[in-house]
Amino acid sequence: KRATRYIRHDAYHTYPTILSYMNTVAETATNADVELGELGKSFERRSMVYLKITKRGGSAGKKAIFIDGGIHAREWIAPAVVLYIIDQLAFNPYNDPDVSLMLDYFDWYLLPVVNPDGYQYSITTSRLWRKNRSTYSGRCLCYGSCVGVDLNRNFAFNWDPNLGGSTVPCAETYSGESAFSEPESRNLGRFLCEHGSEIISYISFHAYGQLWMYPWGYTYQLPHDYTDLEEVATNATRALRNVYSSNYIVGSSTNVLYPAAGGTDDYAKGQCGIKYAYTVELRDRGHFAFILPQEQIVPTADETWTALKTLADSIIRK
Ligand code: ING
Ligand code: ZN
Repeated sequence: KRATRYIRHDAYHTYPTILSYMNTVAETATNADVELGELGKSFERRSMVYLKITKRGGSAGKKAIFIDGGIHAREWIAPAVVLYIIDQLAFNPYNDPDVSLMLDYFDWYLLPVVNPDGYQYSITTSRLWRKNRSTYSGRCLCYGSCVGVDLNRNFAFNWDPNLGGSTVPCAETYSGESAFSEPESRNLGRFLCEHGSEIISYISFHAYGQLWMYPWGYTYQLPHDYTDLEEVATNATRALRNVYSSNYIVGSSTNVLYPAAGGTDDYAKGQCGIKYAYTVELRDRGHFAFILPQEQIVPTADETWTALKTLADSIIRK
């Protein structure tokens, strides 16, 4: 069985390279059926591309797990981890028997970069850029940072710029003119609710802080089924810790980080009915912060993939 890799996992990649990798995976996957799809276009008209990976020849129509990364431009480890997961499912390069189980249990949607415009901008121009790159007439552009909306404040479930976001366009956490004012959040939001009854778990990768968080972000109250979310996340982070001793904290985002309305996981759960919705802050705990060295990509991806396998297994057992 081939273990050839089309991209290195010990380096960060540009968006064009990620797109060509995804095309290649769709054409050459050896371990699963892979379908390339487009959620829509970003503000600067880049294609928002995802892969659907299903068991080879096996009929689809199972429950699905949806995974994304790169909603915040500078959090480069997130797209890198999603690409590593794609590789495991599509090629199973280590002949890991768990991989076939994962494809027996679930169909998988993988969207490596929710915010391709911001991601490219953080590569070419401004390494610590967070938002997308939208501009609208009427918005003051007197400072460079007045471009863009924080996409993780722009989703239409209890949207409130005064709750962890901002009404000020130049702010890092600008919530946008209105809920779903941005094409990137609209495209992802539409897909999640269209597939809401199929998707059992939504996982959004961010950096940094090593936190495995569940809703809500818009209130201190907990979801009625939070013990289920807590149990699955606790199992996942325990398995993660057993790989390289990385410690993760589990809890609702408001309680372990800060309140913020308009996030993707609140929307996935509250609006689309996706039960196991999580926001995961990957490595590290602040030493390298957003500038995580390339040497840490594979170890981070490795431990995170172990966590996801345990998460999938825990959901099946409930
Ligand atoms: N953190 C997330 C943010 O959007 C978050 C965490 C999400 C907090 C949702 C509360 C609610 O601020 C990073 N690193 O972006
Ligand atoms: Zn983030």
